[in-house]
Amino acid sequence: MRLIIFLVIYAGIVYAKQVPIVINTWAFTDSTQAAWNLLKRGGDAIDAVEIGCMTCEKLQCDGTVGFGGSPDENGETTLDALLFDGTTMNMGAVGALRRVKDVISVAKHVLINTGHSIVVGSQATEFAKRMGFTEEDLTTDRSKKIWTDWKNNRCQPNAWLAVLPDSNTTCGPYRPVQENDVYYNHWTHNYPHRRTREHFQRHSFSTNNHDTIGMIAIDANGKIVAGTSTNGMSHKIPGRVGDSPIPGAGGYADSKFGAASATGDGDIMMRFLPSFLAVEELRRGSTPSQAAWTAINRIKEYYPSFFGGIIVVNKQGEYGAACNGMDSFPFSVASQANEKVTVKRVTCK
Ligand code: SD4
Repeated sequence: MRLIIFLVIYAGIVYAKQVPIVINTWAFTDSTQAAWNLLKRGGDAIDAVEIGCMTCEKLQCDGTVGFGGSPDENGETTLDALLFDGTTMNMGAVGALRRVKDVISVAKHVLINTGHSIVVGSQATEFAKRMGFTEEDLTTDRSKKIWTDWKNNRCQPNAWLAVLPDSNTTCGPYRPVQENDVYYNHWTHNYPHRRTREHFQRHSFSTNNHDTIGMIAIDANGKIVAGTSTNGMSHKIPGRVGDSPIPGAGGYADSKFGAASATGDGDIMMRFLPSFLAVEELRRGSTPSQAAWTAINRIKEYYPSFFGGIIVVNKQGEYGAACNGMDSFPFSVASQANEKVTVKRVTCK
């Protein structure tokens, strides 16, 4: 009997020590701090993830979250975000949001004020305006320069494959190339990289050029929420939506087990639903670190050099991470166990 009482108390202490907790991708420590300030006062995990991601949007973390980053082929910044509530299994997400800065908060309105899960594009702008957000240009001098430099570089790199440009600029508009096309030989000779995606991938993702905050919070009530906010990838084809707003890809949570959030080459990563897989692995009894590596290794089986990382937390507040395509992957944590925001790093295998 005494032993049981001891174990119950001990389990309580361990639980109390780690939770609440907030963890997010990369060294976006101001975001971690903002979320932690709310969690430690007994705040709700949804609000914590919202304020954490919002902080990055306002600071334009690394110039790659929020407005003024990753211009698409037309020079426009568009935004993706997700909020996933692991207690109600309800979510709100926005894809390719145009002309509204506060994408994580718009996602929160999708979660709270609609029975839908994802709203996209220009109609997401209309939705946001109805919810009280301001429509404005998201372009900055910086995003304009990225776009102009890319234009001056004959629109290279870009995400098109097996197409021919109309002119010698190698910019669009493009048309599909066929083997019997009179230009086929010219194309294979001059633009060999257009037959594969590697060229674009190499130039689009590196540790100096990454775009997503993925955040997980567990509040004092044990509610687990995952969220993301990003401006995606530079030079994307207009209309492209990445992995970040896709449930199971950019983020996933189940308060019975834990949560995960991923960052990196979203076009590849979303095909494997790594966040869902990681939470599923927690359900099957894996540690967070094992679950993270299982999710990364699944992608690696098919795309050995893909660029990406994932953070995973279980409901006790234990966490782990895994990565590929870079030397190491930093992530930021604050918890009951250590209130000071700390940047940790996992080495990629
Ligand atoms: C995307 N996953 O839109 C995002 C970008 C990112 O590190 O996370 N980069 O593909």
